[in-house]
Amino acid sequence: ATETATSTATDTPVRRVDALVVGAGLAGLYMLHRFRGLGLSAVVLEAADDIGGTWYHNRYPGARCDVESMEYSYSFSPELEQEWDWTEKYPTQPEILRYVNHVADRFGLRDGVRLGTRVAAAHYRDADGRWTVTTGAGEVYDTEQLVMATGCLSTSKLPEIPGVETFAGRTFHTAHWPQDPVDFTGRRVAVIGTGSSGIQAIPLIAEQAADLTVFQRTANFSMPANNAPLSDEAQAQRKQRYREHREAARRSGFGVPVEEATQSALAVDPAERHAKYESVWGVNLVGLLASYTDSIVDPDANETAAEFVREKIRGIVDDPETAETLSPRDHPFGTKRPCLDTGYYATFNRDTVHLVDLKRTPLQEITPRGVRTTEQEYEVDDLVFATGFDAMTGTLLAVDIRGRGGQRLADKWADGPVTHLGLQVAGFPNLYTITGPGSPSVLSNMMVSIEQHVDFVADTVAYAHARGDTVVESTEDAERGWTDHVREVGEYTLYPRANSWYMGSNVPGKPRVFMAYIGGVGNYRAHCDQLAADGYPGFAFS
Ligand code: N01
Repeated sequence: ATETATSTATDTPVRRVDALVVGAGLAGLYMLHRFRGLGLSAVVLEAADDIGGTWYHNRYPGARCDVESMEYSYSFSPELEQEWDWTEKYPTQPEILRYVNHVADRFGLRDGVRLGTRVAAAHYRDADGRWTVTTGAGEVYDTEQLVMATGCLSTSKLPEIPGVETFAGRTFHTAHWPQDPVDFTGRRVAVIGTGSSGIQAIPLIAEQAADLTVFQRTANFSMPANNAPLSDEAQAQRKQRYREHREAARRSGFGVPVEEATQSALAVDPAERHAKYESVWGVNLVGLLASYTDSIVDPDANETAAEFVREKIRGIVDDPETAETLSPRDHPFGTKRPCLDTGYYATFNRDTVHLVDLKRTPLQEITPRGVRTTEQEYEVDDLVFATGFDAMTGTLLAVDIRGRGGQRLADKWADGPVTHLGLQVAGFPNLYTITGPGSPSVLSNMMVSIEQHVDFVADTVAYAHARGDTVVESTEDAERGWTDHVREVGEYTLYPRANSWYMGSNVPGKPRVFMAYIGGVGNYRAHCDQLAADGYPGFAFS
């Protein structure tokens, strides 16, 4: 089947497809592949000038995935798994982008992607159960299926302070880094933000800059990446048992196989606990949190892990006052996304690197010459914003999405996202949100979650078509039940105690709701599989 064009009364050509996918990142490309496999005509609309999604935009120095390359990769094709060689334990942004491009070529996906095409609106038509999708340039698509594969962290944000546009020097945001490398040699640089992006970029910027000032609002927990080249032997070994390893990742809590915890952190003596933490320190992102059953639900258990990290910080940073400022004390370990770093804390031992504690001296404004806090003005040549994203919902709500009866998604989600499985929204038939709010998504290895969602969508569409149906819609009941479940599980944990982007609290005015599902990717997958096996209770077909 191919895309067909007709015209409206105003002569705007309408491109009619079976399925429209928004976003040509890892999710959108695989969705295109699956839709084509079902024999559907499908098109991917991508706002950027090339494919890759997150890995196209986030090219800041040090940008690297903090899930291992051999886990952060597609599992749907055993041939692809075997033929692609990764070079490092943790892949750099350029390497992942090469991989995405390889996949697009290998599976012939490129001709299904329209680049430089931003979707502005998507309106459901009650009359015939299809969607009208309009792009920023006024192109019109008519589609049965609409899949938002727009990423969880794709709408960047700047600090809410006056004067950002007045700065006279160079300005960068980690999420919109220039295509060509930026040279900071000999320059006075400010970095605002110490999340994963800032923590990866700061050590490399510090190596070049004459002087670097880091503006920290919230100290973050970071662990050493211990990145290393991947040996041929290690890679060959993994490739031999890839199926088994993928299966373990799918059944795991975070999409990365780790040994299951069996006891409370408070049930073991401090020396044993310390030894356990040492054994997982610097091994991967999730080991410390997954060491004990209650690390993310019991404040005292959590504090043992938090203090272990603080002890590490004190051991690395020479100046005790700087070490203390870098030590998180206002949120439990893991309730804001922990980071992996290469030399982050040691960077603060350089004479040329200074730390400004914004909790003590808040940001006031950006001036033509630099950054002003309540204490002083810092004059710099370059300003780097590592200030994050309007996560999970920002990109979905930036599109004017309207469902049955013209209901706006923005109105429906005014008090926070409500979804069935993080995949569908009642009243918005045939609309799917890949790794949407209410799914494990950002609390997991995204590749595992992306593949599971894409497969679920493709299988559901195939099931509907086999019954002769074209419309699949989650019921209000199913949506309410799932949204309540997501909230209850979240409230059982310590996550809601942090001011994090998981909670929407980094965006002024955003409803304070824990937006991810912490029930574990294995349990979540089993639930979805069961629904499919039972004939999709909670979904209406017509
Ligand atoms: O963004 P962030 P990020 N004034 O929101 C600060 C993924 N990721 O781009 O914490 C002053 O984490 C803000 O302070 P606070 C990963 O999931 C993955 O770093 O809000 N400061 C914070 O320090 C990650 O979690 C990789 O108090 C302001 C920082 O800016 C997610 O992306 C690599 C401010 C923003 O940190 C986002 O990471 C990179 C203000 N007005 C990212 N506003 C991998 O390796 C914000 N800040 C896979």
